[in-house]
Amino acid sequence: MSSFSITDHSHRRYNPLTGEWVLVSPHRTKRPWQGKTEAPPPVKRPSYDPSCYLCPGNTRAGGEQNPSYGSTYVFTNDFSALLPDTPDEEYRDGLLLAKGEKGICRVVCFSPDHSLTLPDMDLDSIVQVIELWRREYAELGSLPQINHVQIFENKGDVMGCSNPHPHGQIWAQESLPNEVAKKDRNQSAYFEKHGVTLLSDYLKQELEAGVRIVQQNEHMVALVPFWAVWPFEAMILPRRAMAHIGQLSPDEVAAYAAILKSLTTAYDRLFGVSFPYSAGIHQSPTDGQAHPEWHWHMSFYPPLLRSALVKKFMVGYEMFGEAQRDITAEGAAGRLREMGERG
Ligand code: H2U
Repeated sequence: MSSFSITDHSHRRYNPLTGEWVLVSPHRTKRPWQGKTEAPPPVKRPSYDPSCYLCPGNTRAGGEQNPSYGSTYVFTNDFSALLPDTPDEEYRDGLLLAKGEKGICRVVCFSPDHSLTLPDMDLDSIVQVIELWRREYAELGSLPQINHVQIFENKGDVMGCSNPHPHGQIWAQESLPNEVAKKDRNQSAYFEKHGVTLLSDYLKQELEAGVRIVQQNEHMVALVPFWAVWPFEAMILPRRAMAHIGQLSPDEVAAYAAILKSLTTAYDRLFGVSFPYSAGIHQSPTDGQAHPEWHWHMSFYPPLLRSALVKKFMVGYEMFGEAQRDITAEGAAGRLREMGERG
C-alpha cells in the first residue's frame, strides 16, 4: 500500500481565501489524448480599425465619439450593468428577497493601437494602464455609494470578449460581490487570529517550496495557487502586504508592469496563441476603512487546457458538485515557468 501523494492520488485541495475545495485527479493526465493540438494561424490585426468602437476618434454604439487618445482612455460603459440612480429599495415576498443595487461601469482602453494585447505593449505603456486602474479605484471608491471596485479584463472571444481592441472593464457597486465577500471574511478571520495577512503567510510558504512559483521580481510574485481551479490559473501578488493598488510605490508599479508583461508573454508562448483569460484584481472594499487584513492580488483564469483549441469546460460534475482539475498546480506552474525562461 503506497502512502498518499498529491502527485498521484485523487484529492481535494482547500482554498483558504474562499473556503472552498477543488477536486484534483492527477492520475487522469496519463490517459490518452487524440485531439487536435496545433495552434490556429495567428490573426494579424491593423493598428487602427475604422469599424472598432474602441479605436481613437471612432463613434461608439451609443453614438458618442472617442477622442483621439494617445495612451489610455476610460469612459462610462454605454450599456452599464449597474447604474448610479437605481432606487434604494427592497422587494420582499416570503422567501423571496431582492434589493436595488447602485453602481457605475466603465470601459478602459489599454492602448490606442488596435493590434496590441498587454504582452505586446512596452513597460511604460503597461505602467500607464496600472496608473489608470489606480486612479479609477481611488476615484470610484471615494464615492459614498461605492463600496467595491472590480477591475477586470476578458481577453479573447472564447471568454466572451466583444472586441479584440486591448481593453478591460470596471464595475463599481454598493455591495461586496460573492467572490469578494468570501475572501473578505476569510482574510479578516486570519488577520484577527495571526496579526498578518493570509497571503503574506501563504507567499512565504510558496517561496520556500518553489514548485508553484512561475516568476518573481523584487516586489512581485506570479504563482499557480495550490488551490487553482483553471488548468493554467495564476495569481500575481505583491511581496509587501497592502490592501489595494493605490498603496503601490513607483518601484512596485514598475515591478507589477514587468510581471504582468512576463506572465502574459509566458501564457502566449504556452500554446503558441494569443492566450485567452479573464483576469481580475481583488482589493479591499472601498468603505472608508483601512482594511489591513486585505492583501490585494490579481487572478488569471484562462480556459485553455491542452492546446489553443482544447478548452476546459466547467460543466457536469463542476456544475453540480465542485470544481475539478487533472493537471496539478505544480505541473502547470512548471510549464509556465519554462515558457518564461525561454527569454
Ligand atoms: P467586453 O469586450 O469585455 O465585453 O467589454 C466591452 C464593453 O464595452 C461591454 O461591456 C461596452 C460593452 O457594454 N461598449 C460600450 O460601452 N460602447 C460601445 O460602443 C460598445 C461596447
